[in-house]
Amino acid sequence: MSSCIVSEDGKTLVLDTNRTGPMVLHAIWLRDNSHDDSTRSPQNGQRLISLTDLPEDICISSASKVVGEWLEVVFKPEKLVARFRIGWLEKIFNEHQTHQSGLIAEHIALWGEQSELALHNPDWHDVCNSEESLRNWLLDIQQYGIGRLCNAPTESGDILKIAALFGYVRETNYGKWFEVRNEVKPINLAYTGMALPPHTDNPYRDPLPTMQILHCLENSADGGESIVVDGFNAARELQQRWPESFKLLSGFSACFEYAGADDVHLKSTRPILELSPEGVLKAVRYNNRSISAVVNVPADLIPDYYEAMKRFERILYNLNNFLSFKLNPGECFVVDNTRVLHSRTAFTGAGSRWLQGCYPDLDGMQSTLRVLNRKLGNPRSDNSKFS
Ligand code: NM2
Ligand code: OGA
Ligand code: ZN
Repeated sequence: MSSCIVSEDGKTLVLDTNRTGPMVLHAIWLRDNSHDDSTRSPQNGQRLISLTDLPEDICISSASKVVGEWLEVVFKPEKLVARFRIGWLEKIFNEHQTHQSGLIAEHIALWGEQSELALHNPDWHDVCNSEESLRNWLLDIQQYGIGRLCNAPTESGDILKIAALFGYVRETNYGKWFEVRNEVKPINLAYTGMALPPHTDNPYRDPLPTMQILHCLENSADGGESIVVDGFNAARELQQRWPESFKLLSGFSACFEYAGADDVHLKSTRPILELSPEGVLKAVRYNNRSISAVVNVPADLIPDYYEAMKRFERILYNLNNFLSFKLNPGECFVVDNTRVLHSRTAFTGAGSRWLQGCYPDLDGMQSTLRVLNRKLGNPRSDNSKFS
């Protein structure tokens, strides 16, 4: 039997559906989340009122479960009647519980030494013609921070068609997209044949580019293998093995800087391991080529901070944590640049290597994924709207 009991002062109600724990719902929260037409626009769902429009002494006058799994609440002194879908209240309650705990957000699946990574690797034609296939590909990016794609078109600039499958590209000083190949006068070490150790791109930019696509047009040189590593898994390992090092990398900002071209000087001061105020890992920034002099760490902690960076680097560079592959023309990979680090081995030889890259935004990808999940149904994701 489920129950719904309003407190004597009308400030809270306790709803127990026997599916979650008893849900304590506050009058102010319920009123603010009401979905009647005077509170939210029927056209677009946006809120029409401000908190200061509500009476100071807002209370629940009565509440009861009504047919079809709805909770009906009558407020006073306003006399507003609002209906809440009980499934939605349960979803919010569950999210509220899980958001209280842990370093790693719930939608994230860590990978590395302990756990195999089985990616979809769909064909270009599949993601263009099947929403299911596109959704599964985006789900890889959401859960693992990496997705792979094959048989994409290989004309210069076709990378923008790949990005357009799910979102919008951010233009930077490197252009709307950029050429990654061995150049005579490179403005960036990426434009050489050197090996690049695992890194996230552009930590010297604020805000950070949140995704990167690297698309292969030619790759007949020797070497030039791609390697990716889960920075969140590495951060968790650091926290478990050396909690004091984890505290230093998350508790102080590092400085990142790029001034490789005459007309550019970018700088950002942000932590290598960025946590939310609740302690959930939000972003990993690491790029040995662009960390500049550390100024935010108190002088007496500098040796410990360096030791922490070294420990983190060793975890990141540990070959057992990698996924590696060699991109062929028409293949690409997409990374969540706030989480997964990418790397390449050096390349030389008679052949040529030519990749193009660009920086789409993660929020647009996540929006597309939610819309697809809503259409196709996916109980694991946060696809439902506000109610
Ligand atoms: N490129 C490829 O963040 C970096 O400096 C890595 C970025 C030049 C746009 C390379
Ligand atoms: C880059 C980069 C890797 C590669 O362009 O940011 O890391 O495989 N390139 O060339
Ligand atoms: Zn890079």
